[in-house]
Amino acid sequence: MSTPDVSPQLRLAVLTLFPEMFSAITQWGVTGRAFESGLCQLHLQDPREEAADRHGTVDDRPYGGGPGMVMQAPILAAALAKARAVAGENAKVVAMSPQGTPLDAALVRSLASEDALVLVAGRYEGIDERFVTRHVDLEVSVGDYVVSGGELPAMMLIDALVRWLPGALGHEASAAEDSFSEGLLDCPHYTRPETYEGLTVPSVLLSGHHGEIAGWRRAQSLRRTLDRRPDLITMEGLSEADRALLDKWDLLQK
Ligand code: 9D3
Repeated sequence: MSTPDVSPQLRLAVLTLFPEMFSAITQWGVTGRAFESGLCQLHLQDPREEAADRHGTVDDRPYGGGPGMVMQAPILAAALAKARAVAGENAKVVAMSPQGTPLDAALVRSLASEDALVLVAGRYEGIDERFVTRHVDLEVSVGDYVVSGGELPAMMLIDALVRWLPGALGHEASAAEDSFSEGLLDCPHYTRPETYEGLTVPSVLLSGHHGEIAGWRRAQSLRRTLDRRPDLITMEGLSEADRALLDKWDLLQK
């Protein structure tokens, strides 16, 4: 639509055999606006362009045998050189991989502070380990389940990164206030109608007492996190103020 009106805060490039998948983030919502406004720049580099034969071959059979195919190191290296020329020669290289460090809020924040990143989205059984050894700074996983390639994981990472760029969310929201940046799950939310299938809205939310509402919301966040994500917080780790809030809203012993 319009041209960039600011220099990008983050230059991203992705090595992918399926560049068209990335319209999911370039065309919609918060991420779409960030790319449209030039807050963030995205370059898609298809390793198929580096294929030496007329069939566009980028993979070959694994040494030692076994199922599937492996993406070839020289092909990926040539694609990376082109991506670096656009994103920046000093860009950090992040490979999306089931063997990577699990993505969390701290890793997102640290990567969002980089000037430039090249993400590598693999397909097939994986990528030649020598490409990883020579060119990859960090391997990142989106969790302990299998998906069909690195593209959706790369898009999840990019979406999470863009939310940390100043101006991406607009003045009504900040990434720092979001669930997880504080290490707590979000509180429950309600809107009209006031009664739905016999269920009413907690009366504190209708009271207009903003201090009370903030306290109730924090107590709800604490209770939900204790119940659902004991890996994030424990009762022993809570401050006296947070314990008092739980007690006040009758959420202490469950
Ligand atoms: C047979 C062993 N599999 C490895 C766990 C093979 C395999 C499965 C899926 C090889 C590549 C893939 C494609 N997945 C990704 O590229 C990927 C991924 C994932 O599957 N889960 C969580 N995070 C990620 S990041 C990239």
